[in-house]
Amino acid sequence: MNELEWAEGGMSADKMTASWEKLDQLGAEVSEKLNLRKAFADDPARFERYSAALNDLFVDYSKNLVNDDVMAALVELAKAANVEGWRDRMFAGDKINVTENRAVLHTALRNLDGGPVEVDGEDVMPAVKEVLGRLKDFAARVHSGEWKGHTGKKITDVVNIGIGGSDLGPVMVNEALRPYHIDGIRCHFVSNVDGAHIVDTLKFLDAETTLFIIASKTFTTDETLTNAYSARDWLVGMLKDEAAVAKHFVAVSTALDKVAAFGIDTDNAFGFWDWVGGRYSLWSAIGLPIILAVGYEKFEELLRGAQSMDNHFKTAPIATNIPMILGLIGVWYRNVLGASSQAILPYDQHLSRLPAYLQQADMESNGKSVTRDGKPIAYETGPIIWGEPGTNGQHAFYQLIHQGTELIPVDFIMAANALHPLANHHDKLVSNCLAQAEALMRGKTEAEVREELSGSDLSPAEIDVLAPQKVFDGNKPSNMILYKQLDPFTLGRLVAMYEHKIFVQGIIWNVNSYDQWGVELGKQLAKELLPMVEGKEDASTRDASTAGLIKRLHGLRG
Ligand code: G6Q
Repeated sequence: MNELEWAEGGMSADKMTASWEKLDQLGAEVSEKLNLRKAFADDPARFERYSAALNDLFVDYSKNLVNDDVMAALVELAKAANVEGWRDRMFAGDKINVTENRAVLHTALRNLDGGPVEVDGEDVMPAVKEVLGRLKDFAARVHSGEWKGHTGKKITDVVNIGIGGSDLGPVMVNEALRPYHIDGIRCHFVSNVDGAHIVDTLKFLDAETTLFIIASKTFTTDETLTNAYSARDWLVGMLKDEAAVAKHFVAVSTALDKVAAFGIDTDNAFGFWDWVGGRYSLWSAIGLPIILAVGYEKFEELLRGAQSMDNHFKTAPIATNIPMILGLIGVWYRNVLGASSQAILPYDQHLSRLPAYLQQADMESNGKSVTRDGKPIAYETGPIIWGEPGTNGQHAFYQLIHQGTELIPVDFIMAANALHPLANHHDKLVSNCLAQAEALMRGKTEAEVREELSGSDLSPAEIDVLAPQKVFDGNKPSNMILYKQLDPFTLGRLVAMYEHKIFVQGIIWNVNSYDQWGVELGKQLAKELLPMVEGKEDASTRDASTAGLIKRLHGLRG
């Protein structure tokens, strides 16, 4: 392959163009003619046909604006983009992160029962397993109390200091697996450079029983290092001994030399590798706070769940492959039907941080406007990802999804079984989730509204005014993701499902989903502005707005 062919990865430009043309034509037909209420009435097999499963994990995609022609054309698009070829290259350790010249191998981190995975001719699996073994031993020592704080006390609180990919995954999983938390140890997360975050977190902690994890792939991230130094000052101030740092600080990083320079013994540091992207790193040593919260065995179940989704993604044909289907349907809405966002609505309180987690995973991966080989893109790429757990969202923003002017595809997520004893709550929760999906799909016609209002005390004139307000257009799409219960294995499957969905879309959009150059400019400017904010440098060289704001800030500080 020449360089361009390599960048395009065997993508067939002609077939891609033909697929897009076909999809555009179908888009026009569907927008005009497809009515979901009617589609269900006409086709009793619609639900069976438009669903996919991986054991108990079930995805109903029948409430989407699709038909057989659309699904077939989307499969053709995936073939034209050679999604399967790229997938195989990712799993094989090819350097598909072209702008950073790195392999993309978060899948190797959960390849517990698979064979070797080579990067630059070297099998990475022994190192992966060695670190897992060290994490397991370390967590066991903390849990048993064998690992003691400087004054000889057992650790009761863990504070993970990290940001972005070194924070959001562990935060999300820590919340998701709350029913599995081990008694006697609590995890806290500090990410923001806003001092309020660390001050508020440390306020109620006892330095003698607190362990800090400094989690940073690069160990250069300003927010994390600023928080880490403040945490160290707090600890040394409380315990009045520099030597206390050794028993209260551990690190997770790919840069062990920098860990040592900070003053953490590298015996207490856990490594990972440049082929693990920050937002794909919860499966690595970045998962240490998860292991401390729920124990190593549960973490391994999480990995095994992800591995089972990896195997499904690797082997299932496109038409029955869950991440492929979700990715393709997302492309259909984004590029053909014009949706600019995607809502993630878990009917599962423990998944309250999943939307925020997926916001990073998806938007940092596919929020790009040049192709892998640096050409400008003339089509839409990653959508805005947002959401909140149900039923809270119903009393907040669902109004706009039902009756606003935006097309917003929704992923509903729910467990058949709760992990708490309040069965009546869970039945109500599930009914609400099903009801929202049904309401979005079927809507309510003006005739139905008028029929309802006809029995009321309202005058015909009042009914004329009110009726249009109460109409729901319906035909609003959603996926329903249903599973037995939110255990570590299922959580692993869910997260890996979304990772691979993002991969599929990135390949079709021909972007590098594994870099994030768009975060750099702000960092660079913040460094330049700091001395001006501190009053050490003159700000008048900046644009009038920035200079004016700094002047006003100084004025307000007196
Ligand atoms: C994720 C990004 C980013 C990263 C943070 C923290 O994919 O790269 O969110 O995780 O900037 O970086 P460090 O782990 O290097 O501190």
